[in-house]
Amino acid sequence: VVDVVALGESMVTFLPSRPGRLADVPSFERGIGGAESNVACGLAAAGHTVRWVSRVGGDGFGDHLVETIGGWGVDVTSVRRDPKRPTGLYFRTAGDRATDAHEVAYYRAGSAASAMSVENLDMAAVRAGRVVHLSGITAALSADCLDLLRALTASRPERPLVSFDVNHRAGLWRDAEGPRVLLDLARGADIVFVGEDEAEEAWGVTGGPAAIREMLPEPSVVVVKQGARGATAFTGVPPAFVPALHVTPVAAVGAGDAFAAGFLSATLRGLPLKDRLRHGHLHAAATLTAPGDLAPPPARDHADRLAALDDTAWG
Ligand code: KDG
Repeated sequence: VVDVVALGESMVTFLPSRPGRLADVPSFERGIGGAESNVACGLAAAGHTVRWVSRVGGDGFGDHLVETIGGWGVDVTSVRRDPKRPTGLYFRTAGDRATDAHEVAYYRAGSAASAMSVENLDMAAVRAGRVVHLSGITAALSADCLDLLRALTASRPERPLVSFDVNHRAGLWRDAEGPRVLLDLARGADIVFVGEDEAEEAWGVTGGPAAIREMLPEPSVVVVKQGARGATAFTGVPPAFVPALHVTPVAAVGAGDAFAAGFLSATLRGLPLKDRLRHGHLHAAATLTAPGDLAPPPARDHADRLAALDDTAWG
């Protein structure tokens, strides 16, 4: 049994060499992305045993993903290759510093991962985690991928704990069903991560964290990310709010995944709710101040010392 299994599509990403419109950027630097493998890498860096389960193409981009994610210390032995379908790719622009408005161009329709299904993945390897981490991105990839998520979020409590990041990507949904589907999946999960803005955009909730929790009464933990302000976590006990660290972001991409990794790491270690949020913010700050999806979080003992600073440091 590993601590966490993360299941989802990863892509080779192309980060712009300079700011500006996609139409004007002359060259890109290769990186890797994929919300769930980002979480896997962050958890492995924090000292947990983690497996990433997915499908990639038989191409060199697939090799690069498997080798890079494996290089973070994640078990990639259950990743399957599809010689007939390509590995997904995406390009992004640097985005506006103030608003983070940026362009994303996905080349992932018909990718190897979009064909993931209950039949063509090693489901025993998926179910062998204490926690299985999933995201709403997978639900948008194909009908088979949606069935896969439904299978994994069904039959509580005989299954591993399901961690679910809503990750509403409006551009990936081919129909108007996305928000409803994501709400149902989130209700079937045990630990849910959702952005306050995301919940408003997808579900029209405007009443802040408490109203979001009201929409999601079933999960034992709901974490509402409130951007640069902080995050609020709901469990059985009174909710906890912890302000985010003040950083000057280089790129917001991957920060939500890093937050989830830090929060889950502290959860696996049995730390109190406030400390789970602090570890989430520490991981997120490391990623916010790096250009790509991934940045090494502070080492565990270092993160513990930072998380233990008093409220004046965290104010
Ligand atoms: O959370 C970061 C992800 O958005 C990025 O890595 C790409 O997985 C991705 C997606 O589908 O948007």
